[in-house]
Amino acid sequence: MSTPQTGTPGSGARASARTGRHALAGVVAAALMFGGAQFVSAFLAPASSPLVAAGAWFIDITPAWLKDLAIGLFGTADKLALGVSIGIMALIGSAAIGIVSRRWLRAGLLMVALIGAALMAAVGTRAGTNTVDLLPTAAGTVLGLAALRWLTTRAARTGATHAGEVRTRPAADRRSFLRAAVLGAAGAVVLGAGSRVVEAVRGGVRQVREAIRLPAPTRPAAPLPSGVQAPVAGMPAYTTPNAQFYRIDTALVVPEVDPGSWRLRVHGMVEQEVELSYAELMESGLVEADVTLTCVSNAVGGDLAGNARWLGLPLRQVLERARPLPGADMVLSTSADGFSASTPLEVLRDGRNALLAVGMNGEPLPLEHGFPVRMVVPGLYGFVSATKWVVDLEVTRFADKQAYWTARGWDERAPIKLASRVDVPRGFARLPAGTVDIGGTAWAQGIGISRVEVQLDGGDWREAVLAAEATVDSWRQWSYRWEDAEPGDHTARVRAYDATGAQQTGERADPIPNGASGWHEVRFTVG
Ligand SMILES: Nc1nc2c(c(=O)[nH]1)N[C@H]1C(S)=C(S)[C@@H](COP(=O)(O)O)O[C@H]1N2
Ligand SMILES: [Mo]
Repeated sequence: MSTPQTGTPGSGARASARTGRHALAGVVAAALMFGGAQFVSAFLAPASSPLVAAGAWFIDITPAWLKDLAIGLFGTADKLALGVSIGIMALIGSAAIGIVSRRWLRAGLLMVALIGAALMAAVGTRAGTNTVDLLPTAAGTVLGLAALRWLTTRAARTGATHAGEVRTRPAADRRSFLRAAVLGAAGAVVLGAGSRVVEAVRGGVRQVREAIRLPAPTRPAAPLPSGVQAPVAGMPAYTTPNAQFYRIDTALVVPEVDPGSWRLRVHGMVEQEVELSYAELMESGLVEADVTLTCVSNAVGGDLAGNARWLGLPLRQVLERARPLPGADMVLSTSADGFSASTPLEVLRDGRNALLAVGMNGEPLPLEHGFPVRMVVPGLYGFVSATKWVVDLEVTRFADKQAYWTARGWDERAPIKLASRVDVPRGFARLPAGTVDIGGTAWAQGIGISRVEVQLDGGDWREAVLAAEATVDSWRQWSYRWEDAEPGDHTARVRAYDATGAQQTGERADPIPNGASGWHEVRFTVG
């Protein structure tokens, strides 16, 4: 009999304890593998991290419905949710490899090596990486292999009882394994924390950004008229502070693009290829514009919209230098991390404030919002226009090229839909009896808002008071004072009209494939 445990009382518990030790060996080996890789990657660019590459790969294969579900469920915490899911999968996977290695150590080692190779492929095929960026994954894999072998051998000793073998020190063997496992786990923590320290000391692009002084605009935006802010307590700020500006992108870690080596290449169906450096861009005469960005994934009443004062070079001027050829109808903009957006060529030339932006509310673009350079195009959802960390503009045709989200089921063109929402009161608020001040925001970028109406408890639509308009490209606040609100439960609904007189549709549509529609309503209680 080669498995003496069978049938012995208590052997089930012993066997599962041993399985647990092997699972732990797998988990600790994986922690060392990723901790080691993370540590080496801290000396290089974030894109060299296998964790980043794996997450990016996962995001890239995410179908449109799942992306929308994730944003719907987690909002801007969708990346955290992804990180937690990947963490759980890694935990289960590495425990399984540890268990497999108990009987078939070679198979376990082979699996780790294959995962290492797959991760290297994931890193190597990402936009903007080079051979050096494979180093962290290679080093981590070697560490992971050594750790798996070392820990598995020790775990095996705690249960190695073949026929005739005499186990002399089972307790000592268990202690020795546990010591090894704790040592390995501690090593992984030290490597992980060490990588943070290295990153902080290196400073990187964040420090470069701090030192940048933006040029004064050659065409400043008009000062905001007084009265853009509706006189209702609790309304969002008319100009969204950078730190509160919504962030949506496919980047698991913020790309670090050095302005010193940044180049924008304009090519494709053009008479003249153009290359632009950051210094040239900063000196080319920048204009300022107030523009409200909106995400296509924004639900009715949602907050994936923000208004900022942008500083940048009109894209029209960049295109004039390149001279697009007849037949071209699209500009495919691509970011340093491989995202792309398809923007109609005519939109970039029709005179609206479509910018190659370097500044946001008086500061260089925050890293999260596309530093050093991004696109801002009034009137189009972000996914077809607002490429952050932009490095490449290809003049092409819709018939020839597809952008990132178009390839995943979203539309190739997506003008922002006329929208309005109630900001105050918040849904399910309890308010004191008396006067109820209702306030909200409406937008119709490129056209402007001409009228907003409020419906209380399903009654008549009543005209709201519009706050001042800054520009047609930025949102407009509104308010409505309800003098005679009875105690009880109430509903407030809103709809807007654009400057052409078109009424916002009440027809409900999901964000996929070209933006949500429908009238927003909130419920609240008075008294
Ligand atoms: N490089 C890059 N740019 C991007 C995206 C992205 O995933 N990657 N997402 C776009 C989308 S969907 C939106 S809504 C806007 C959001 O810009 P913000 O994060 O500055 O608000 O960025 C756009 N630009
Ligand atoms: Mo978006």
